Formats: sequence, C-alpha cells, structure tokens
Amino acid sequence: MRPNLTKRRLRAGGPAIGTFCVTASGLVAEALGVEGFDFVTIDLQHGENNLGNLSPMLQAVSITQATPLVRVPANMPVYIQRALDLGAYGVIVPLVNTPEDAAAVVASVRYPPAGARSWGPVRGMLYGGTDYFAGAAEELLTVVMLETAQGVQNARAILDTPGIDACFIGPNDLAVSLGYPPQEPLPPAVEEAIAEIRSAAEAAHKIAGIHVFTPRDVERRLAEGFRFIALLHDMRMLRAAAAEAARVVKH
Ligand code: 3PY
Ligand code: MG
Repeated sequence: MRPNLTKRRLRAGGPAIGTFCVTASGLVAEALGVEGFDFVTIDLQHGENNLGNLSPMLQAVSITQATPLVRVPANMPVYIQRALDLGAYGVIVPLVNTPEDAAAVVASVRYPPAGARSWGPVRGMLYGGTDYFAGAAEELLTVVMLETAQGVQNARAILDTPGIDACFIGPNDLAVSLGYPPQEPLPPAVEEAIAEIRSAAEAAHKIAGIHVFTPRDVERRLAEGFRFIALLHDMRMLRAAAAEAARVVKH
C-alpha cells in the first residue's frame, strides 16, 4: 500500500505540519499541497465541503506530495468510512469526549476483527493500492479532537484507546467549552488545559497535535512537544493576503 508519509514522519519521531482546506475548490486544495505542507485536511465539519464533492477534493491533494486527510463532520461511521473509502489517508474526528467515543472512532476506521468498517474502498484502493486491506491499519492515520472540558478530563483514557494515533486540539472550541469566546492569544486557563492534554499524550505515548494560526505558534508548539500541527486554513490565508493587498486602497 502507498506509504502514508505523514504517519511515517510521526512514527519516526518527526513533526508533520499541514493545513486545512475549507473551500470547495480542487484548485485551492492542490495549491496548498504543492506549496509543501505535509498534509492537507479537507474540512467536512466547517466550510463548504461535503461527501458529494469529497472525491475530487481528495484527487486534487493526491497529485501533490501532501497526505490527504479529512476532518469528518461528526463521529459517525457513515462519515468516517465513506471519507476513507474515497481515499482519505486519515481522519480527524471532532469533539471526542470519552474513551467510548474514541473506541467508536477506531471501530469505524479498522476492519474486523479490530473494528467494524465495511469493505468498499472505491477510490481508497486506487490511491492506496490493491493491497489496501492488508495495509489499511498500518497506513491510515486516526486522530481524535480534544476540544471540550470533558475531553480534557478524559484525555488520558481517550489517548490510551488502542488504535488512536494522535490527538488534535481545537483551541477555539476548547476556549468556548471553558467559558471564553474564541480568541488569540488564548486565555491562561485554555493554555493550562492545552498543557494538560499534551502531558496526557506524552504519558500515553501518543502524538499531540494542535491547530495554530501563526507561523510563530508553529515554532512555539513544536518547542512544547506538539508534533502534529495544522497551520491556518485556506480562507484565513486568502483573507490575510487580501487584507494586506487591499491596504493600497486609500478611500
Ligand atoms: C477549533 O479550534 O475548535 C478547531 O476545531 C480547529 O480546527
Ligand atoms: Mg473545533
């Protein structure tokens, strides 16, 4: 099966730095991949994408060196299994709050006997190869989002769940769950919760991940021990560049 370069980097102890794509444009997804990110995550939770347009979005990422990942809209077998069937090389599952939630994620990713995924990788096999069944557990990346107060409380148990490769912190939802509006920089209580999750990941020997919104924060989080880092998404990049360009407009 085609190697998952992002998973291999993480397994080897290195960082993987990628981004998200929220617009439904294959052109944009391809551009993100071409620019050198380790992974591009097609976002089905927020933004324009859905199962109906996912196949061409994944095709666009797949012609670059970036690993194609999908953030599913919810922890439901239909989303996780269909994203993988269409060629996602890993899933990022939002709002995982309990070890039972984590076990459900693994059951959707893994074929029996380890899980309950149904066979039918229509495009997954085109991208992954004819030995998809034999290699799927090894190559597909399983990431759970810890982004609620309950998720922080249960972080160690969630990360101890067999089959979970990494956690990914959503700082905005985490702030909201802890009683703050989404904001940058994050309030100290949110930073404390982030540090708690990172410690839990370290204790569980799992990879810690987080979404960041400035290149400087990539450096900061790497120094803290995070290794699976997403920087920005296409709309934020576009708006920042557009705002910078529009500064020339004086009236
Ligand atoms: C959050 O910040 O809540 C996220 O989900 C970022 O991806
Ligand atoms: Mg979130």
